Amino acid sequence: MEERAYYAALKKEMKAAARSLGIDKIGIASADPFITLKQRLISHRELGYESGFEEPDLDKRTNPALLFDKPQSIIAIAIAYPSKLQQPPKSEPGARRGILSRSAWGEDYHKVLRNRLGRLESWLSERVPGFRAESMVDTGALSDRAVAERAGLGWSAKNCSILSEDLGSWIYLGEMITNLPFEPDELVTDGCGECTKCIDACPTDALVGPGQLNSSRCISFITQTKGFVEDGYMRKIGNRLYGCDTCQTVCPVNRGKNWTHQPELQPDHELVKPLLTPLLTIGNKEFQRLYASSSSAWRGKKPIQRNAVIALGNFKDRGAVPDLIQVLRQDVRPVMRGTAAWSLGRIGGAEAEKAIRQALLQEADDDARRYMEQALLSIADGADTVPR
Ligand code: B12
Ligand code: SF4
Ligand code: SF4
Repeated sequence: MEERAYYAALKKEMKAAARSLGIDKIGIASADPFITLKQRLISHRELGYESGFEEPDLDKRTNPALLFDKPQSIIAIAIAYPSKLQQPPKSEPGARRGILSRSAWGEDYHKVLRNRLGRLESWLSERVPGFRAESMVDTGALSDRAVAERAGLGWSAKNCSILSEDLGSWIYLGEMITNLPFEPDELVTDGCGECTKCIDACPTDALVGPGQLNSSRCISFITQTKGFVEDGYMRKIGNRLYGCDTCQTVCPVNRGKNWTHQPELQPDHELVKPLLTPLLTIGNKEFQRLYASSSSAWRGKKPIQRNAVIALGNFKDRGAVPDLIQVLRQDVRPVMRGTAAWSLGRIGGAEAEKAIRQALLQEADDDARRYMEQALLSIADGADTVPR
């Protein structure tokens, strides 16, 4: 068989085998340099919109030939994940709960996608002598979204996600650079049209334009940081412990889409909507036991614990005061003490005020002191104004 016809037939066979390999969608992108993406990434950096989690080398990000010897194509894959909890536990006074974003439900998606890419590599090795590939998910140099867009898995939507008409944006992305000369698939036409629901709903105006994100304003990013958070952002975090899904939940294309067929990605309700107070004092071992398999654990327990403190403040639940006072008095991390003061300031009351005053007498960390002083002011004012 002529080479072109051989690879056309193999591509067809591979797409037909996708489901049996546990893959929801496969598309092919050319391995040419991503020239317009490079310009975009340069201006993104100049505007200060990067998160710092991206691969810093923009040549590597945009030129597959720097990552792989004589690349011929990139196989892009998408795996669909659930968006709904069936009968989740209730968040109630005295037993408030936080929430992990859907991208952290079930087993860490890096592991799941690497498994699927591994299956696909084996499938191709069995059929093509001399097959070579380099697979990556999230932490690789390439832009997973740019590859997926070029491979026709979906369009690059106004909320920045790759959005597929049939799967929505509840999809993880991964890819494999190969030496196989597959014909590239076609781009999908943009389906956002006149809609701006995601931009309008973003709580922090992080979507500064269609498909343009200022990461430092994005709650998903902020929940993954380890330091002090500004007052305005703490209020917007609500009860999010990790990530943010708002610009996807409001999207009409996602309406009614909930993917329950990938066994590893199904959520454990107690983990993804956990009680907040036990998180405040959770030990390293227990955190590892519960969360090591979730993608939310990659920054350790500190951001999640800090976010749990913030969430308790946002619930303004008096029942949480003794637990927050314990953090204020006993936690060795200034960020936790200062944030606990913020939450106590938000809840208010004589007990909270007395505890902050006492803590301030002992506090040596300047930032924590500042948060404590502002919390006292906010209690005195009866209004909640805290550090900016
Ligand atoms: C850094 C990072 C973040 C940062 C920054 C996100 C961002 N939008 O830049 C933070 C921490 C905020 C983040 C948050 C989230 N992330 Co993230 N993140 C990444 C990472 C590692 C790099 C992204 C990046 O380089 N961004 C820079 C921008 C400029 O480039 P890009 O988005 O890659 O490429 C697009 C733009 O360049 C655009 N573009 C190019 N030229 C032009 C020109 C014009 C005019 C316009 C308008 C656009 C445009 O088109 C490209 C393709 O869509 C990728 C994994 C990877 N290796 O790619 C995951 C990834 C993008 N994240 C993912 C997910 C799931 C999320 C969250 C939904 C998680 C959550 N629930 O909290 C949120 C969504 C936030 C959002 N609205 O984007 C998925 C996205 C899956 C999908 N369906 O699109 C990825 C692909 C991980 C994966 N392998 O599945 N993330
Ligand atoms: S993830 Fe949340 S904060 Fe970030 S752009 Fe989307 S809605 Fe805005
Ligand atoms: S909410 Fe509207 S504009 Fe935003 S991604 Fe969905 S369809 Fe596009």
